[in-house]
Amino acid sequence: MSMEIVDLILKGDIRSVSRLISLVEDNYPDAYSLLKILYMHTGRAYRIGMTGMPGSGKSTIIDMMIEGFREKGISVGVIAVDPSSHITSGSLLGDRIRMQRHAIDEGVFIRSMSTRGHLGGIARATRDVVNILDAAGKETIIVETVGVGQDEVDIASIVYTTVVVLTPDFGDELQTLKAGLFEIGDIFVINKSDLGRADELEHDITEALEITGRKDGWRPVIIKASALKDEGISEIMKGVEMHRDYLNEAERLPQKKESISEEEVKGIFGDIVMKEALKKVRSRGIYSKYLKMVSKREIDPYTAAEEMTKEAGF
Ligand SMILES: Nc1nc2c(ncn2[C@@H]2O[C@H](COP(=O)(O)OP(=O)(O)O)[C@@H](O)[C@H]2O)c(=O)[nH]1
Ligand SMILES: [Mg+2]
Repeated sequence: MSMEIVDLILKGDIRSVSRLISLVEDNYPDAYSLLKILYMHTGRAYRIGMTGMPGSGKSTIIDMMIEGFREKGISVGVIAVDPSSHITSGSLLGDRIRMQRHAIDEGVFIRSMSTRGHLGGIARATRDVVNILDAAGKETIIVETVGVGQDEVDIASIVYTTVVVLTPDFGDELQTLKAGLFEIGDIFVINKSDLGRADELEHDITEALEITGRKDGWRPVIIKASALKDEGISEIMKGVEMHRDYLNEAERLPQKKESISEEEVKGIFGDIVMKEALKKVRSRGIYSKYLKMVSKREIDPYTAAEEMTKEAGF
């Protein structure tokens, strides 16, 4: 592993980008010395998140959006994050076949990312890959994540504009959707409108948004679309542009960038502190002592953790 790869990535060399992403995925320790240098060349790309249930049509929408960006001469990097981490899973395979048509375009980079046991979790791996694509000069970066479920990435702390994709067939389940989705969505896409009942869902989303409310003053846009029929895609692109313009007013984008940086630092700092703290309590036998006590129900885990912290002198 040499610094040569850094130069190649900065020149936009796709093979080097791919190689480093693989190293990041595999937790290759030296990858971090490269990420440190690359980071100084990031912050230029516009970052969009696309989140929603599996099968809601995120990849299909992204595929159409890529076309829209390319028509404007804007380069695009796409990362599809799959928490299930089966690289051969149906959805990812589908993505590959579908987006294959962009494969020969130098201005497009598409990568499905498995996240098997990445240190610092999926969020960190996703941030690292976004930064690699940013350093490689991709002007727009789209991150596809699953928005409902246990292992979801907090996408809003990674991107500037968050698009939430819903479908009418999940309309009845809207109540059970995490309220969080309504807080993070800047744009709501009702995809598969061709299946009907889109108006009902639009009504439900409007209502949910009114209840949730927005502190930042942005009024989320709701767009009815059918990615399959190429309907509503230009409206989604326009919605992203409007949100971008909104962020560009009154120093909102720098604020957003600052909070993204804070999450980055907090995550890495937290990992280091945790590792150091564990090392300390383990080396002094404090850790095993409390573990035994907890498993015998001599003490509860809350008190144990507090006592351990005190005993180790934090
Ligand atoms: N009827 C209909 N099907 C769609 C539409 N958009 C996507 N699909 C289909 O829904 C399935 C899942 O789409 P995909 O983009 O892989 O969803 P993802 O898991 O959210 O990325 C595929 O079979 C698509 O062809 C749409 O607007 N209408
Ligand atoms: Mg997909």
